[in-house]
Amino acid sequence: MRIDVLTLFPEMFTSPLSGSILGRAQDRGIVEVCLTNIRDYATDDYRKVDDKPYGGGPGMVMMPGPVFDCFEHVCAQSSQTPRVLVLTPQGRPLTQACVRELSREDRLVLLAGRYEGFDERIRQGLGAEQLSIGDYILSGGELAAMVLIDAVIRLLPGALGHADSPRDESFEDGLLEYPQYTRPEVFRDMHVPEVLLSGDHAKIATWRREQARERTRRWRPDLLREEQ
Ligand code: 9D3
Repeated sequence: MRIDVLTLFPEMFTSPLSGSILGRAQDRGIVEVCLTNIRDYATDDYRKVDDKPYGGGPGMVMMPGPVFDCFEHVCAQSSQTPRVLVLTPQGRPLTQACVRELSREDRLVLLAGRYEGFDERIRQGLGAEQLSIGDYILSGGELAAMVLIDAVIRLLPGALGHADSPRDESFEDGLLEYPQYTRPEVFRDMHVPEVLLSGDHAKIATWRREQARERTRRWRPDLLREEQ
């Protein structure tokens, strides 16, 4: 998979992308993440990429010119037609189902914004889908893009070691995780539940299922309601 990111802050991506799982996936050639600075496509001497909104109002708006030029330059670097995604607060909320679907693409182009938003013609002209990562306000689209990249890459075949391959975890089977314990058996007077020391694998599986269901009911009842 090739993922292009169009951003004004490419350096915000470098450290998270060099971490263990994402760095390894790139080293193994499973994914190639290409960062392009939109400001390199500004056309004036001040490298201006934003301007005042027509009709007035607060803040600045990202200009279409540099974004279109940047997009066209990046697209021309590969023959595959990409799926184009804009990270914006008014986008459809990212879910694991959406992440799974994106992980099956060969090529993604992500556009992360700054300022109050993009000139509307950017969304129209790029034929982009809009995605949000949740109902809270970030300072820009970069961290949202990074969240998407992380969630997608770990699903690519071979990205995780064999030991921690993606299993039926929280959100995949719609339940929260059961409680986990490791040594010591007693820590500050808190005991590991007896059943986990019993060696009875059927009993352990039943207990874990019950725990998962109970915690979901208590902490995330919204996950138990169907069709969400
Ligand atoms: C006052 C109007 N604001 C919209 C709610 C303006 C605004 C706030 C924050 C415009 C852009 C941003 C920056 N956020 C993103 O670019 C963003 C985002 C987010 O803030 N929350 C969740 N997902 C995303 S994806 C991109």
